[in-house]
Amino acid sequence: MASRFATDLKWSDITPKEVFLNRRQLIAGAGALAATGLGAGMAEARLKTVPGKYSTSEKPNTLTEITNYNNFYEFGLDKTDPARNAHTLTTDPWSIKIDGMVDKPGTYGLDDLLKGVTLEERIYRFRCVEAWSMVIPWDGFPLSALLNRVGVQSGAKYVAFRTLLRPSEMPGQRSRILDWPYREGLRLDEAMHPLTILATGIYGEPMPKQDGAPIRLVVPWKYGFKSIKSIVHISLTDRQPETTWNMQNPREYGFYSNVNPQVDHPRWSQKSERRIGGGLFAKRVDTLMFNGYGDQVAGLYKGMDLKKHY
Ligand SMILES: Nc1nc2c(c(=O)[nH]1)N[C@H]1C(S)=C(S)[C@@H](COP(=O)(O)O)O[C@H]1N2
Ligand SMILES: [Mo]
Repeated sequence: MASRFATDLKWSDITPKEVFLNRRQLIAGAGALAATGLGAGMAEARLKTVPGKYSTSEKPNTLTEITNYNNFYEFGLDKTDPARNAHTLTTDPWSIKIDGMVDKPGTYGLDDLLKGVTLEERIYRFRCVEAWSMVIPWDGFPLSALLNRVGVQSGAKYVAFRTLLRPSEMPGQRSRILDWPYREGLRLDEAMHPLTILATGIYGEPMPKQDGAPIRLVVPWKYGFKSIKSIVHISLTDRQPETTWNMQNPREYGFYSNVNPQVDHPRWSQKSERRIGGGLFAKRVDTLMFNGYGDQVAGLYKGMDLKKHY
């Protein structure tokens, strides 16, 4: 990948918890809610956010860190480009086309998709293939809830995702650094796993545009590039879908891309990672198999050679 290990930032010293609690109090106030200008569905969904049982107790990164050190090549290659450029993206109205091997295909508006959905807080470790990591408090809901609602047909084996293609608002798409639109995919059992979520917010706020507004995938045991942003298309299929980084460089980026300290990237070690935050110095920590989610997900890969299926 181009521009891996990019620029350093000036980190904020705000305690994430304090900010978090303040925001929550704000959200509880009716006036604040009206002031957000969110659609009714979104506001209602936010009020219903409940703590999830799958969260790590590790200290989350600050919102400043999470929104100023990003990979979103539609808005540029540098870590600070998305924060600078993503504000031009129109995210309302937004809809997702769901098709392929489903009982109820269609184009679903975001409000419709979120109707009756209970958003959970999921504080997940997030590990980029470039060997940096964060802890991010997502708000979202299991992808399985959506898939169950549209009815997955019996022959379906994979789920394919696509990001919005809109070069007028996504300057990165005007150059051919990747084969646009950005594409990702999961095996159906991975997609149905309770840890796999569609996230619509961070720290109780609507998803920042640089993080994949208004809705993105989060698969915490896989390298970050599997967690595709700003999704407009979900398709159920019986064939392993094409995925962007695998198409770009199949030797370096596999379809599975489970976090695995035993399988190095051809150009760097995956044994440890740089945890973003904590002042100017990011500390190095050991990388955990399946990013620490092995108890929950190792069973999905029983009998598979993970060196071969990297
Ligand atoms: N559409 C799209 N999704 C994407 C990317 C991208 O460039 N385009 N980058 C991926 C990579 S490499 C990572 S590490 C994460 C970064 O998510 P974050 O910026 O919210 O931390 O988004 C992933 N999803
Ligand atoms: Mo990444």
